[in-house]
This record gives sequence, structure tokens and C-alpha cells, in this order.
Amino acid sequence: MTGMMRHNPLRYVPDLPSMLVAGLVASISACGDDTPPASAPGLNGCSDADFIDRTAAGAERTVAFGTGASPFTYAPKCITVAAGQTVTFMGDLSVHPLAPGTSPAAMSAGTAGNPIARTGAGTMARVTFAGAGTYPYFCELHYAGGMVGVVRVR
Ligand SMILES: [Cu+2]
Repeated sequence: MTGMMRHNPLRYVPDLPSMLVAGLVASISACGDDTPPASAPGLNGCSDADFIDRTAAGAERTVAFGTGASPFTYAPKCITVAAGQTVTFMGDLSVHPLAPGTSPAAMSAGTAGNPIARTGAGTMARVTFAGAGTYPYFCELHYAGGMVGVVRVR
């Protein structure tokens, strides 16, 4: 395979590595490529413009799920926090088990050392993010329907 048919060989890496690379590529190359990849624009559908800044000292760093008009989503889905801050996931974890990554087959997607642990019980999970990075997560039962999100730490 010579890559002659493709403009961007970076997008040609097989699935799992490409998810790892996707975040980096997305931030580095906003370089007018004609055809976007079939996958979501960023890890778990969170592109740069989607992230809500929750880095301020008094900011709300709660991600709710399983409630409201869209129970199969995380709200907010894409947030930015600062290193050392804690995010609280609020909802029924037995109904919506939390896991790191983008799917059961890609739990190591994103920055290495994702502090989000698999949690399938309780109504709250507090996660402290020590280091900068992009940490995706998903609901083990509903990720295929888009119940996924990302905590970006800077
Ligand atoms: Cu769910």
C-alpha cells in the first residue's frame, strides 16, 4: 500500500491506535483536509470547540447522567478542568456503568493513565485528574448510542 490514494496517511492507521492519535492529530492538524475520517471528529465526539471550560476555582465540575430529557448522555459531555481538580460523575452507576476509554475494546484510548476507573455501583464517582491529558470515558451499556464523554485536563 503506497498511500497514493490518500492525502493524509496519518488517518490510515488501524482503529485503536488511530483513536489514540486522533486527539493529537485533531489539535495539530486543522489543516484543510478535504474528507474527514468516518469516525467522530475528536475522541468520543469531543472536538476542541465542544469543550466547556470548568477550570475556574469555583466552577461546577459535575457530570450528570441518567436524568432529564436525555438520560443516555453525559452532561456536560466534554469538559476541561485543570490538573489536580476533581470531577464528580452523578447518576446511577448500576444502570450506567462508567468506564475509561471509548468502548470496551478501547479502554486505553486517550492519554495513558486515565484515572477514571470502571465503576458499576453507587450513585457517584469522584475522579481526581492529576495530570494534563485527554481522558475519554463511556457507559458500558449505552456507549454505542453515544453515551460517551471526555474530560480534558490542562
Ligand atoms: Cu448508560
